[in-house]
Formats: sequence, C-alpha cells, structure tokens
Amino acid sequence: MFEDTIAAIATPLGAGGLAVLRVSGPRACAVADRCFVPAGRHALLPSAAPTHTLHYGHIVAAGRRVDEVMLAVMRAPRTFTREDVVEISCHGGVLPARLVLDALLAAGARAAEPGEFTRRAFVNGRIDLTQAEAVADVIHSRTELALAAANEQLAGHLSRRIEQLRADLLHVLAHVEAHIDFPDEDISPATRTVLLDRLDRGLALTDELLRTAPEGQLLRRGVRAAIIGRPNSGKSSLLNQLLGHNRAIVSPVAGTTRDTIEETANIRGVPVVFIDTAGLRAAGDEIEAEGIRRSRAALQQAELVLHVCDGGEPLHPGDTALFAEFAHKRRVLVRNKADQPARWDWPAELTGPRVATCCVTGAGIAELKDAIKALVWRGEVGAGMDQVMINARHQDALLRARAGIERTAAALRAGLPLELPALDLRLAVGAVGEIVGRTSTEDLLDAIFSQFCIGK
Ligand SMILES: Nc1nc2c(ncn2[C@@H]2O[C@H](COP(=O)(O)OP(=O)(O)OP(=O)(O)O)[C@@H](O)[C@H]2O)c(=O)[nH]1
Ligand SMILES: [Mg+2]
Repeated sequence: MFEDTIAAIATPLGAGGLAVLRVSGPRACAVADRCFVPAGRHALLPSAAPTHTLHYGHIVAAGRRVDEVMLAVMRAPRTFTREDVVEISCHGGVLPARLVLDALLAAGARAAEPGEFTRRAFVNGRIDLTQAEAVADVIHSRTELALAAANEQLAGHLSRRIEQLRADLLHVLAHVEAHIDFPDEDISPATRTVLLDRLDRGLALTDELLRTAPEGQLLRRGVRAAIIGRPNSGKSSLLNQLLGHNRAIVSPVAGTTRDTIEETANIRGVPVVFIDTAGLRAAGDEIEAEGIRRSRAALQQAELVLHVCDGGEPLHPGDTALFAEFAHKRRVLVRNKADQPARWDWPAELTGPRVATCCVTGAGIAELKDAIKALVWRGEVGAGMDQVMINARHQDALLRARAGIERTAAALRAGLPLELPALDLRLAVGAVGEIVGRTSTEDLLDAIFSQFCIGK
C-alpha cells in the first residue's frame, strides 16, 4: 500500500463544460476535508460521508472560494486504485481546474506522475499489466475496431489466456522438477503424455496469440500510406476523398503540393496515416526540389504506397519508372480521373491491386478503401481469439516463452535428462508472467506507465 496521497486533473486542459480532478490515497478524504466546504441542509465533510456518495459544495483556498463543485467520495477497496478516492467535478477551463488542484496540493496531496493512478491499480492488484496497458489503448484508440480490441483486453480476455498458459507450464514444471529431485523414479508414459499434451496446448495458444501481433500493432500504431505519383495526377484530391473533407489544396497547376501533408483516417476500422506528397518529377525550383526530397523521405517510412496515375493523359514514362521503383513496396495502383476516356491500359507485368477512381464523383473510393484494408489486414484474428490482439511487449515475451516450451517438449519426447529443459521452462514461465506483470521490474513499469497521460 502507498503512503502518500496523489492528485491530478484527469481531463484534458482546455475550455470545456467540466473538468474532473482525482485524488487517491489513504488521506484522500482528509485532504478533501481541508479544502471542501459542503453546502446544503445535509452537508457532510468527505471524511464523514458514506462511500460512493456525491456532494455539492465549494473548494476554498486561503479562505477564498475557488470554485463550485460536485465531489464524489469512494472508499477503498471498491475504487479504481483500491485506495480511498475523491473525484471533484469543477468548471471546465484551464484556470478553475488548476486552482482546485492547487488547493488539493496545499491541503496535503502530491501531484501525480503520468499513469500513477493506473500504476496503483496494478500494484494494488485491481488489474494486471495487460489491463493497465489496455487503459492506455482505450484512451488512444483511433477507430472502433481498435477500441473494441482494447476493451476486450481491459475486460481481462488476454489475461485469462495468459494465466491459463502459465498454469499449464507451471504444472509441467512441477513434474519435471520433482523428477529431477527423485531421478530414480521414471516419469511414467502416461504422465509423459499428459505433460506433452499441456506443452502442446501451450504452444498452440502461444502461436495463436503471436499471430495477432501484426494486427495488434496496426491498430495501435496505424499504418503509414504514402500517396505518390506524377504532378497533377490527383493525389491531393484523392487524400481529400479518403479523409472526407478538403484538407489539401487542389489545383490544375502541376506542382501544387510542396510540403508533405499527414492526416489519419479510419479505413474500415484500421487507422491509416495518409501522407500526401509533392508530385515526383524533375523539380522546377528550389522549393519544389525540397518538397520532392521530403516526399522521398516519407516514402522510405511508408508501409504502403498508393501510386496515382492520371487516367486522362497518356501514360507518362515517369509513371513507368515509378512502377519499377516501388515494385518492392506493398502498393495499390490507382488510375484516377476515370471519368475521362481511358488513354492507356495497365502494363501486363504489373501485379497487385488496381483501382479506378474519380475524385469528382467519388467513384471507386469505396473499392480503394477495401483494397487498402485487404493489403494491410491479414485477418489473422480468428473467431476464437475474440478481438484479442497482443502488443510488441507481449510478442517479445511470448517468443521467448515459445522457445523454452519447444525445447522442453523435445527433451521430454526424446527421454533426455531434464535439468536443462527445466531451466528453459522456468524462463518460459517467467516470460509469460512478465506479460501480466507477475514478474516485473521497476524499469519495465516506468517504461509502461510513463506513456500515460497525467491523471490516468
Ligand atoms: N476530371 C477529373 N479531374 C480530377 C480528378 N481528380 C483530380 N482532378 C483535377 O486534377 C487537378 C490536379 O489535382 P490535384 O489533386 O491537385 O493533383 P496532385 O496530384 O495533388 O498535384 P500536385 O500537388 O501538383 O502534384 C485538379 O484540377 C483536380 O480538380 C478526377 O478524378 N477527374
Ligand atoms: Mg497535390
């Protein structure tokens, strides 16, 4: 249990209807008593209030009224942090929230670090590490699909699978270690079969979880898609169509876009960061040359390329050069200006998805979105996995665990001495434990919780 009481503004700073402040710790009610003046006939000080009740009154500091607030009292252990919690809703806006926070700090609370409330929830056993990470995922999710996956994880669906895996491995480890202690007693064929079954089940689950890693990363980080092509082919028009609003300047002048423009869109549930670029050609002036240089830099980082060709003009040799240049990239070939009579056909040797679009009518944009999703989303998240999608940290731990499980199974099958596999298996149990936070270091926790915002 923590000894100090922390406080923070839990809502984003800015003008708004309400701001919410959070106080958590053993002295949460005592801190609130010192700066909250309850109003009304049944006025109660927070420390005298029953748990899970709401109170009207004022926050005062140095004898002066700071704001009119609603104050909620929630006593341990039925709270997010499992500590006493006071939540104060004050007027929105930077200044009222800031003044209420100052009053709380003057009354004895300490300003919370980023993620400190969630960290307490984890350390006090309210949630495990995957659920703590899910809190951040929920906050940062950019599409409903990403939110659904984060909520699954928050609900403990990943935790349950990991705990099952860990229990299986511990079961095998107990047998193997007993056998090492009493080497004269052979593991009976029946027991061996049971142990191998458990290990195989562990491997299957590990693989199933590992297959969700690419989609998990997609949903969390989004995918970067560069829109490239010759000047005037309609790249900026296409960006606007994909975003659903006029973000980029469109004009008949070749060389309109000079700086790269980045904007995120929800493409069939996947967050896609589109990067509109300057048309690739021999530059007319210094500014355009810099724009083209930036476009090429953006291209290096892009996981996906939308190559836009002008359907109303004969195919330019510049496009043919770009076909070859980006042959190694995942790409969608777009023949834009499909409203105009076709002047050319796709070269036969080109592979990959092709879509015809018209940015005047919006024709073909739905097909383009489908093609983008099909390229990046492999559909590995099977029905049995619900919407569980692991992150990079889970992936790293599972890969280490997998190696240990495999070596143990191989040794067991071959009837080899079990000392070394026991070591491997113990490492595997440790790696699986890391995922849910059963084995964790301060460094790991710092790395995870520092990514949170203050007040979470
Ligand atoms: N007819 C027709 N015109 C289009 C279509 N898409 C874009 N245009 C026009 O083509 C011109 C160029 O469009 P932009 O979107 O600015 O082209 P861009 O590729 O971004 O050009 P740069 O930024 O100069 O490289 C504009 O006049 C658009 O209105 C289309 O599907 N059909
Ligand atoms: Mg443009």
